[in-house]
Amino acid sequence: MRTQVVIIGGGPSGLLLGQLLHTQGIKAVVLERKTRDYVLSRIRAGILERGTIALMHEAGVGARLEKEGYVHDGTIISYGDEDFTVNFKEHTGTSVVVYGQTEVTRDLYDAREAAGLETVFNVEQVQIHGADTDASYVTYEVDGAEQRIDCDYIAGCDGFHGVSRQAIPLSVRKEYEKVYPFGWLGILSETPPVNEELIYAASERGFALCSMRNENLSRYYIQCSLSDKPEDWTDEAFWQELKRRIPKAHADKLVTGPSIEKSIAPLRSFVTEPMRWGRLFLCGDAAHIVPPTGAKGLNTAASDIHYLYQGLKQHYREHDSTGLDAYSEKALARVWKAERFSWWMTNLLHRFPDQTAFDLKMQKADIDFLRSNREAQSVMAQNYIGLPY
Ligand code: RFL
Ligand code: PHB
Repeated sequence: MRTQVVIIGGGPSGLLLGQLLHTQGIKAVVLERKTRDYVLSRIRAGILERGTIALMHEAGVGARLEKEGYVHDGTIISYGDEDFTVNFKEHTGTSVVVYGQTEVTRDLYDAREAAGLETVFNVEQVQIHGADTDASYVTYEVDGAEQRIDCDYIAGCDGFHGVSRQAIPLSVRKEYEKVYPFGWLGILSETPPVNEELIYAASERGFALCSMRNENLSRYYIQCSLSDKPEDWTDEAFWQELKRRIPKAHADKLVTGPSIEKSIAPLRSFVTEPMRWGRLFLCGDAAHIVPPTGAKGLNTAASDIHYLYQGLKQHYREHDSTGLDAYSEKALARVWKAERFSWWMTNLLHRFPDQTAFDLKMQKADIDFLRSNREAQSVMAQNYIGLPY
């Protein structure tokens, strides 16, 4: 079989690229290691930047998002019992939208199926061949039978644990990593959100986040130890701990209920350079990871897809490869800024095991400065709503 672009990974990056290429008549096959239901069962991102939303529209999948997404004009930052709002709209003229990654992925799979585009699920042993030659191809197994697809380009959209990044020789690849000494324990519950806007809460007991999916579906996180297991935390223990970390006025209003999902995510900052090797282009979590503080993961994946899509469109339409040649540099310039913002927000709001009394004072001063300084709030707002592409 031959196609123009093989997309490895049927998560949000791969699916978004697939739909965008389809609008230009560029042929692509998506290879996904799991099933559609498995991909849809992963509860992850909740906040979409305007740029991500614009791409969804460009891909022809923006209708439900427009109707069902919740516009958020700002966010609350709290410290102990005190809180303040950073108003995105006031500082930037724009806002973000609450629309879960599950819904983004569902819309993209539905559109892919409706257009009759090819997705191969349950692929194993995916291997990239000849990415640095003019004859690249991908092999994989399904039901024990080996398959081969010859292609012009390969988009490595297979997440942090995928094979694409590993296909770039170590002599070419440089990786930058910071692992944080804690994780986030998250739950989903069919209860009304405690507040209209998100609450990012710093407290002496650690960080907490109050988020949501809709008016009767809440998403809450608390900073936890890396050795914790979700089963160590009963729902009751989770709610008690959350209440201790958010201002009393909010804790008193919190509606609790049984969790319908509970999981722990370790926090990591990671970037690999370059994001292109020959005919292979890395996108999204395959190339970089941010800690979820700041909601940049999915949105940064989307900006990679924007640059790659523009490059492929220019290549196939105008026989001009300058966009593809600039991909790695352009994508990385934006990636590093998202890394900086996520790292800054993580440092601002979490408790670190080795923090000294001085470190705590610095953290408090940083929060006080943000609280009292309009320019500091403007900087945060610009980063949160998403830097320009
Ligand atoms: P994904 O979603 O990991 O998808 C990769 C896909 O590739 C498949 N795969 C393979 N397929 C074929 N062959 C192989 N060898 C393969 N290996 C893997 C996988 O099965 C999977 O389907 O990466 P992608 O598409 O780049 O998307 C990235 C986002 O998922 C990620 O950045 C966000 O979820 C991060 N994130 C958030 N991002 C935001 O923008 N806003 C948020 O509010 C936000 N909150 C979060 C988050 C991530 C979290 N966790 C759990 C890490 C909250 C959390 C808790
Ligand atoms: C979420 O709703 O899952 C969410 C929101 C904001 C973040 C991280 C996760 O910063």
